[in-house]
Amino acid sequence: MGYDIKSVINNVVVNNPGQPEFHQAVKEVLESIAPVMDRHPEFAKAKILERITEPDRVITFRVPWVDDKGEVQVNRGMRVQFNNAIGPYKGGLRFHPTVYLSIIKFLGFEQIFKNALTTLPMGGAKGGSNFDPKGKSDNEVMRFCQSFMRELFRHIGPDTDVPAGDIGVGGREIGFLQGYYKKLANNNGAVLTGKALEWGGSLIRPEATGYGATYFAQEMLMTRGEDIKGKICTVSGSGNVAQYTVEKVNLLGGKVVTLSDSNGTIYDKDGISEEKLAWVMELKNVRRGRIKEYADKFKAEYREGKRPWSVKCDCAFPSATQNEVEEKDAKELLKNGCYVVSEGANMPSTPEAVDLFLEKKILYGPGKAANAGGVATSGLEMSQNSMRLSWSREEVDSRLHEIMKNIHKACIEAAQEYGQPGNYVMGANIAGFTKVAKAMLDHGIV
Ligand code: NDP
Ligand code: 2IT
Repeated sequence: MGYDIKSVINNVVVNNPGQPEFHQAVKEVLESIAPVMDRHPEFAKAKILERITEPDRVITFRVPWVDDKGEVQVNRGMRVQFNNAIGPYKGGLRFHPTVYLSIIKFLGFEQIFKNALTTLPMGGAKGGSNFDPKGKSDNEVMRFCQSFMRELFRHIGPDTDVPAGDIGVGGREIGFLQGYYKKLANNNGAVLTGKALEWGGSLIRPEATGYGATYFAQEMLMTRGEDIKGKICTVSGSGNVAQYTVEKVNLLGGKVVTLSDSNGTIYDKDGISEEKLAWVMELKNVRRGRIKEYADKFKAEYREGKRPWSVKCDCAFPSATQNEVEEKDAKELLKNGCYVVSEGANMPSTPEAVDLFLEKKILYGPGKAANAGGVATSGLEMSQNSMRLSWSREEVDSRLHEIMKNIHKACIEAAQEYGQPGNYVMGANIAGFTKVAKAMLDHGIV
């Protein structure tokens, strides 16, 4: 009985061959909203699920550029504009050699519901390229970004689609992209977020995803009368999200003992202090070196080729990439007493790992809720741009904090309403989906 979710999922799988990450994201969302479909026959009648799983449009394009040796290189660029029911398309750009359509579609699909949770009017999109910024000179990165924008510019705009950063796209890349956009479009509109302060950026945007994931963990802990203070935390990755997670955990009195990159993990049982973090930021953001150097510099342990999940902790913050917490990692975390997982990354836990976290009833905050602080603060950057104003650090941080509390509350309430108290996966999916589905109904068949 009830709505036949399985056949919708099956059609998505059959109609999108070779896109396992996209299938994974669709299954996770659709399976948890089954009770919403049963309660809202009007969603089924309007074929909301069939429509929401098909992107509004997928744009792919050639990105040719010339490297420092004078050789021509060719990458593929893409932008998936998934759904704009509640606002202009919004979502990051990822530059990483593993990028292909399935990755951008899963990220774009997740972004729809994440953006709906932020309480701000933003639709879902994602883009990127299989370009690898590692080992490239600043000039090569600039030429790539210019070629990428040469095509992308015709598809974006402050009220149409507003990209931002993600893996491999930080302040440097956003600068090159904005510089070329304004030249091509003859328009200095706020078409990207994550801008530098001097030309329209927002205070706290760099910090926002990591700070937000930590606030979300704090909110989850508070449901049990606890907080981050004194907690041992493991963090994966060592990029934007990981760095500011460490900063906020430290500020709230916790202790972070790991960081990682695609080569390995460092384990510093004394904790990654503010001074050590400043060194990591210089290593990763300026020198663009490997995390192994940390172990040499601070006499910490280095685990080549390993992830942080075998290190004993109370709270884990996966902040690197998708499917970085597999079933065996989840088992290890649980065995060592971890009872809080707050996802800074997008879809970092495999379905088997998620099932284990739910079964053991730990405090598990899925990415679309826990890492929504980044895009929420992008939304705040857009508001400031529209007003031609800049808010103070305190103002933006307190709005971010309030938004994370509201997202937490929305998850708790939706999970409760549908008879799954404490299940943040159901809570996040149901709250995000319901908002978008209602907007789609209002707009008719488009
Ligand atoms: P960065 O590029 O700044 O950092 C990425 C980090 O993750 C690096 O340490 C990188 O190591 C590591 N990493 C990337 N890919 C892999 C891989 N395949 N295996 C192991 N390690 C890997 O990106 P961000 O910090 O911005 O993004 C991290 C995660 O957070 C992503 O999942 C992103 O989608 C998500 N996110 C980001 C937001 C933002 O505002 N930036 C907002 C919400 C979510 P290495 O240097 O070796 O590649
Ligand atoms: O995954 C994400 O939410 C981001 N990479 C941030 C997107 C944005 O538009 O700020």
